Amino acid sequence: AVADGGHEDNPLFTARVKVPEQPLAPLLGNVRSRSVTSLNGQWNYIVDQLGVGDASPLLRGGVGEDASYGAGELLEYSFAGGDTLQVPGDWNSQHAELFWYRGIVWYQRDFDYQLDDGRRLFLYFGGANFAKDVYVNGTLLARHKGGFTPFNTEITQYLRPGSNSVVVKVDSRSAPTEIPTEYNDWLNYGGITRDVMLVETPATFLGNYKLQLAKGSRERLQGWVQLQGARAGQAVRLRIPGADIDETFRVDARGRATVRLDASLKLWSPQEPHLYDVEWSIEGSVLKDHIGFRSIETRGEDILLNGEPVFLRGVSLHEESLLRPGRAHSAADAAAVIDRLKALNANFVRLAHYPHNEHMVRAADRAGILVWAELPVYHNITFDNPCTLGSAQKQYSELIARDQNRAAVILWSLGNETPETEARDAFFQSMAEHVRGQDDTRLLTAALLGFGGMEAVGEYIGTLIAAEHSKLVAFFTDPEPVTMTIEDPLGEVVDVIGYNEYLGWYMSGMITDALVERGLEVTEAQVRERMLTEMVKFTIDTDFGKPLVISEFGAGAKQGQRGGPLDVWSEDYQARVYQQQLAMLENSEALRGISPWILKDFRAPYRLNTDKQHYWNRKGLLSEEGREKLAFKLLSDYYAEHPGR
Ligand code: GCB
Repeated sequence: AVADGGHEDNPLFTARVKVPEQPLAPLLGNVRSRSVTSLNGQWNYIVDQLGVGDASPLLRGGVGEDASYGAGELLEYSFAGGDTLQVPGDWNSQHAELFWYRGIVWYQRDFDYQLDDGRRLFLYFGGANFAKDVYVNGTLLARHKGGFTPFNTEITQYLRPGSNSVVVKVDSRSAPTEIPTEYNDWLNYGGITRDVMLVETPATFLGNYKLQLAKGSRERLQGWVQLQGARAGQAVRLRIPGADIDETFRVDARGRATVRLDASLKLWSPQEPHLYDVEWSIEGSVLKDHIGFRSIETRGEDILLNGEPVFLRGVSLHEESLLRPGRAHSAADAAAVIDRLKALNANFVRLAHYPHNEHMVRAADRAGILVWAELPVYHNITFDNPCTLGSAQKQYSELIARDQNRAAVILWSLGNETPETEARDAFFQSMAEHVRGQDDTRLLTAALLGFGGMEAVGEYIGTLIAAEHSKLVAFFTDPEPVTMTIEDPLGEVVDVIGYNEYLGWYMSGMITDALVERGLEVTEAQVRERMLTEMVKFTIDTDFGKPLVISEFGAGAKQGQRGGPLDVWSEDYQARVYQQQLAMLENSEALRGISPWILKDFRAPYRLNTDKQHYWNRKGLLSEEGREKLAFKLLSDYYAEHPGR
């Protein structure tokens, strides 16, 4: 109950908490290549601020039943007659009255479906934030938590001839024991934010599969295929015409076959993102995909793509549409991002801080953009709670089940800026085992706690960076080159060290305070000037002999605002920070990539300066409307001039 939050905590209501009729079905891989019927469109909705919809006696069996009562019968809810919401889409950006709303919204729509005997039907959600209860024709069939990963439930037995009703209770609130918690530097958009579809299959069908180059090899394919409803010994055929592969495998009693094949392949790379047509078939059905094959590994401080060192020229990104306000969810949204990444001369994107939609990852695969994918283990979560770990593991499994065949995805990030404790270390150890156990063909990373994220991590950071901090104070009283060494023990666990660093933004205020406390008469403007001019004397190093990716640096700027070299919030100041940061990072020998913070301004209730921010985080290279700030061109030119950088 602790993890649930909401009305489940109210003893008056607990008696009415329902249990789904069935467990969730295993995730259908490559869903869009199947026989699908979209349920996107206008859905009816009811805002349930008090969470009474499945609990109050006035509502009879509860809103999930979507009942209709006749003359003389009282029912205090109705979907008909109300307003509608577009699915997919967050509710915040659709109706002004829902902009700040956090809580429960019930969604409903009707659908007709004619299912022939012997066929099966699944209801698939690409993602909805955060907790969901799914009802079909009044029966609770699925419960799912986590706002950014897909799930599906079988509805074959619950389908009615003619009109059917699907109701989804979406609760956008998270909890201290959840992934993520409520305290994030981004707006927690609520709603059914990604595609919804009906997926029809035969009685026996291809559930999911993995096919990638075996770890450490560029000539051997390895993976598995999982049938649903199969008998032991059933044959599955794999065809990759472009690589002359045509093989048949036999599944075991669990419907699973291991795949191992020698192959001579044209490898996927950013220069040539070659995708093979891959076709799986069993008697009566075929499933097609486009899969790229590439190897990714580290050697010392190098990241090797297909055996060759690669430098990640990237940028970070929230799932904020470049085309309109609100969450991105479509192929057009993804295409707009790819267009901007190409304009930046980038080969890499950090999809922060949670799994983005599948369109984005597929578009990266086609465009040759390397991807850092991440789970919202953000700042300080309840590391010592086994349910929290369970939730993180489940979300990672769902992400891997969706994206395991995407060549573009090279990095699985375990989290962002987590304060160092024993409980955290144990949590990450388990996560690393979990993720590697399901996919050993990619690299693990995490954005380690740097000088940024100060307010967010609150009191923890004070003690954590005390050592580094005093080095910096010394630097300002007696400027000598400073090496900042990343010592976080999480560096042992991951393959690539991510590090967020805000020397050009947050650090000056902190250093000023520390200097003033020591009795020095300095102003923040003096420290800031010094910080920017002397930044090139800093070097970032790690204790681990592994590749280093600066997963964030940046500065806030309001698009259109110009100013002098110290005017924070001006485009000029932001551009100056980029210039100095890029020059400074040249010093760091282990540096193998950067993904500055961030491509576009994003909604953040954290940001309370109503004049400059107005609940936007302004560190974007593009404004909220997608207009370029000065730093965009600066970064684009830098990447063009430093292709190996
Ligand atoms: C960080 C966080 C990111 C914030 C950013 C900022 O270190 O990882 O989520 O949005 O700093 O702008 O402060």
